[in-house]
Formats: sequence, C-alpha cells, structure tokens
Amino acid sequence: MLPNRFLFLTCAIPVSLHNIKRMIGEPRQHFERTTSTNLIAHQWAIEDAPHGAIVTASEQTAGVGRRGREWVSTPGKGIYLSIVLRPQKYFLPQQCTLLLAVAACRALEESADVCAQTKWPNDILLQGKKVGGILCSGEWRQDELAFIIAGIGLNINQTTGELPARPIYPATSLRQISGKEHDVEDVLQKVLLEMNALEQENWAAIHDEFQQRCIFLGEVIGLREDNKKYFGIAQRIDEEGFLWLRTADGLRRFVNGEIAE
Ligand code: BT5
Repeated sequence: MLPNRFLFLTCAIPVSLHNIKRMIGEPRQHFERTTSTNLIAHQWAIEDAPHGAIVTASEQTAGVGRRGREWVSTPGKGIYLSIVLRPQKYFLPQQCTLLLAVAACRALEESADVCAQTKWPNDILLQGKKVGGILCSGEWRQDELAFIIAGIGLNINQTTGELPARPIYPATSLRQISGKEHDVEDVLQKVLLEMNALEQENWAAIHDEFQQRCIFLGEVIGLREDNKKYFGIAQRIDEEGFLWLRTADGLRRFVNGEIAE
C-alpha cells in the first residue's frame, strides 16, 4: 500500500518539489578544484543549504560513482554538479535520478544535434556510449527525508585519452559525438533550466519520458545485483523508479543494479 502522499506524484499536477518557490541553481558555490561536489553539498546541506542550492567544480580530485567507484573528472572539460533538494512531498532519491536524467538528456539535445538516451538506473548515453552518470542519495532523519543530494557528471569536451576505458557502454563526451567544442557553463545552465522546467511538469509525464529514452526496455537483459545475476525481459520502470524484470521465476523488482549484457 503506497502512502497517500504518493498521489502527489501520480496525478496531473506539477512535481513542484518545494512549497516555497525557489529556483534550482541558487545559491551556488563554485570551486576550481575540490574533492567531490556531492561531498561538499552534503556538508552544506547539513549546515543550512536551502532547497535548490548547487555546488559546482571545474575539477574533482575524488569524484565518486555508485559503490565508491571513481568518477573521472578531467579539469575544465566536464560538468560536475550537485544539487541540494529538500522535497516537501513524497519523493525518493531514485525518482530524483530519473528527473535529473531527463533534464540532462534535454540539455544535451539543446546543445547539439544529438539524441540522448537513459540507461536505468543512472546513466546518460549518446550513441550507446556513457556520456554521464548520476548519483543521488537521501539523508533520512527517523522516517523523514531531510534532503537529497543529486549529483551529476557530464562529459563535455574530453578527448578519448581523457576518459576511462570501459568494456561495455564505453565512455564518450558531447564533443566526441558532435565533433565540436562546447561551452561547459552553457550546458550546465541548460541542465538547471530544464530542472526548473521539470518542476512544473507532472511526474507521470517525466517518468514516461525517462522510459521512452531508456535503451533496453522490452529486451532480454542480464542484471547484476549484490553478486547475483538475473536474466529476464526488462518490462518497465515504475513510478517509484524501480525496474521490473520478468525472470523464469516470475516478476522481480529492482531499485539498483548493473546491466551486465
Ligand atoms: C555513476 O556511477 O555513473 C555516477 C557518477 C556521478 C558523478 C557525479 S560528478 C558530480 C558529483 N560529485 C561526485 O563525486 N559524484 C557526482 P557508476 O554508475 O557507479 O559509474 C561509475 C563507472 O563509470 C566507473 O567505474 C567507470 O567505469 C565509469 N566512469 C568513471 N568516470 C567516467 C566518466 N567521466 N565518463 C564515463 N564513465 C566514467
């Protein structure tokens, strides 16, 4: 049984994460070089950062992905952005990942003649290659969500040698796909504009756009979770951001995982 507050997201009213209208993107702390924008934003949120505050960096020395993996953050060539969100409604970190993924896809498409796709749970792809990743985490106090830190890394102007080698879904940058250099700050502003625009859209439509953009829905996939591998048909991503997989043993619901092949 879903909490009543879930109705806020499923019906056709704006997502509108916060009661007091605040722009996402203000206030902003920018660092030429820092450890991880997620880490700084988390500390700032514990202190007093309001809903919508952002931390950006030109370079990260300890950028992180899921499970403590490294996020390669080439100086001056990518977007390293973390947003403090204080949702006043029922809103989960994995829903926030979907929201940010849609904003990033739209921003990339506004910046160049590209077609951006998502790969559940947290990847942004151009031509089947990983151009960005999202890391959202929630801070809970008792049963209440105090804040979410929504972090995104987007590769903008990196050349091949500046990105890590990956066996599947190799890394790429917007420049490698579009064939030209881009203004990193300009793309960043587009992501923020889209985040603000999405707050005025309804969750059903945003969730639907994420699914439309997701590369493997309807296909047979292998999914690794906690050292176990599951095979099945990826059926859908539900409104709470879970993936439903039809396996030989029936339907299973996943909140996270690695698409293996
Ligand atoms: C992610 O993790 O994709 C989430 C990355 C989030 C990074 C942002 S940057 C701003 C904010 N501050 C932080 O410290 N983090 C966030 P995951 O799905 O676990 O993918 C990590 C894997 O992607 C690594 O193990 C590499 O294989 C690969 N990888 C690392 N750097 C990459 C890059 N720049 N481009 C493409 N792939 C990369």
